[in-house]
Formats: sequence, structure tokens, C-alpha cells
Amino acid sequence: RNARMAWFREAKFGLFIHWGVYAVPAGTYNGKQIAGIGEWIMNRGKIPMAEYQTYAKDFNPVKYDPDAWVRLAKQAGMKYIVITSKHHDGFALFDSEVSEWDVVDATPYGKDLIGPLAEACRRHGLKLGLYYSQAQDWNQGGASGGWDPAQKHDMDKYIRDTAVPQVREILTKYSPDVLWWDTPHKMTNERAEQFLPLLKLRPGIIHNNRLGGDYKGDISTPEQHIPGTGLEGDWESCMTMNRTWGFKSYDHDWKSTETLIHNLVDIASKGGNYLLNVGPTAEGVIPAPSVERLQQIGEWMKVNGES
Ligand code: FUL
Repeated sequence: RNARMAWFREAKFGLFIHWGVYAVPAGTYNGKQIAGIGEWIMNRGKIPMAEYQTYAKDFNPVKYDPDAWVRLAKQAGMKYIVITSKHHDGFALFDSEVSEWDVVDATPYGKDLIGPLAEACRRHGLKLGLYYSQAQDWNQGGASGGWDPAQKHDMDKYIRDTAVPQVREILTKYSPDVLWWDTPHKMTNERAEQFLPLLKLRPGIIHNNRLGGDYKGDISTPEQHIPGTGLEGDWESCMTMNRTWGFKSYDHDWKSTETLIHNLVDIASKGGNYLLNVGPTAEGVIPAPSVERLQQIGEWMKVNGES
């Protein structure tokens, strides 16, 4: 375990990327600003599946530059990147063989987004983490709010036919160093155990404590806060730069660079890692205020960082 966790413990700082078709509505549905975090808009806005799926036609990230993203993270002193390979809306950023609800089959862009980022990470010596929403899936039968009768919720079928095959796909295609589970709604031990054998496909992989059932994984994951005195074991505080993970066009409530650096120092001094989020647009652009802050953190790192 110690050998497996060594790079993570040294890393201290990583980039979280929440990206998907929710960047198209960007917080607004039917002319109304939907409250809450942007990647939850389908749920919070009670958007019917058929309607939500049309957003994919406007997801065309022609400005996506994974090499520039990785360089931006690296100059800020970050040692790893975790990206949403599939969030709760079920939309995959890779070409899934078990689903058409993915970037290759459902968008005009038509190309894999994860592979080029994985390659850029390797080129620049950063580790890669993949976020995968194993429990909630609002379009493909996973746990959902059930606001649309078309949502045929069948958790066991969903796990067998969609989630398990997709986790196998991402582990074999991209060889990630971290698997980031999320929101274990309705995840019993039996359901969690469908996923565990897959981890053997990637010896040494680190996974978080959100798989579900009794499984606590390798790291705990305080969200949007910093534990007062740190935590037992390995941990990672994930936090947004404004108020949302997924892009919202009108969320301008940015934390100052000073606050972000303060958070990093606070977390690192307590023995944790800081996973700091950006939410790119549907064109594939990291919002300018996020870029500026990461660059300013990089300037600070040049003077105060370890390497
Ligand atoms: C939460 C999710 O529901 C949010 O959308 C976000 O991904 C956050 C990091 O985890 O629990």
C-alpha cells in the first residue's frame, strides 16, 4: 500500500475537470437560471431525457487543446489530473462500445476526448485519474430522480450492461492511475462487488472512498471543505474555484488566487491533497478566470514550490 500511494502522497496538488454536455445549457434551461451546480442541471431543472440529449448536438469542443491543459496544470505545480469520463448524466467523454450516449456517437465533434488527455499527461509526466459515476446515471437506467417516466430505472441491469463494461473500457483503454467513484446512491455491497475485480486490470491503481457498500477505497474525499485538523489516512479535498463544478455561464463568484494558495498550503500542511476544479465550456475552453488563477499559482510556485 505504501509503495502504491507514494506518488499520490507526494503530489499534493491536482486538477479536477468537470466536462460534459451540461456545458451547453451552462446553467440555463427554458430561459431560466437553474439553481445549484451546473452538471446537475438535468436533475435540478427536471429536464426530460429526450430534450437533454439534444444538447449533445451543440457539444463541439473544437478548441480543445489537451496539451495546453496539461501544461497549464503542470506550471501551476499540479502533479495529476482527474477528469469526468462519465458524470451523472451518463454522457461518456470516450467512445463507449456499450452506449451511443457518448462524444463520438452523439456529438458533431465525433472524437474521443479522454485518449488525447491521457497521452498529454504521459508526455508531461502527470498522473491521470478518471472520474466515473457508477451509481447515478440519469439517461441509462442508473440511480436517478425519476422525473421523466422514460427513465427506466433498473440498477442491476444498468450495472451489468453499462457501468461495469464502461469501467472495464476506461481501465483498459487509458490505464488511469486513479479511479474516482462518486455518489454511491443505492450501492449495496453486492453491487459494489461487481466493480472491484475490474481494478485488477490496472495493478497499483488508487481508488477513492465513494464506491459504496462497506468499501472505503484508498482515499477519503472531503468535498468543498478542508478538515480542521486533517484526517486519518490518505485524503484529498476537492473544491471549486467558483460555485460550480460544471460550466455555468453566469457564475462569476471566483475565489481569489490568494485564497486558492492559502487552501493549498493549509491542505498540504495537514497531509492532504488539493484537487482544484475547472469547468471547460462546450467549445473546449477553460474559463479565463480559471486560467489566470492557475497561472498566478504557477508564479507563486516558482518562488515557493519544491520543484
Ligand atoms: C458530487 C457530485 O454530485 C458533483 O456533481 C461533483 O461531481 C462532486 C465532485 O461530487 O458529489
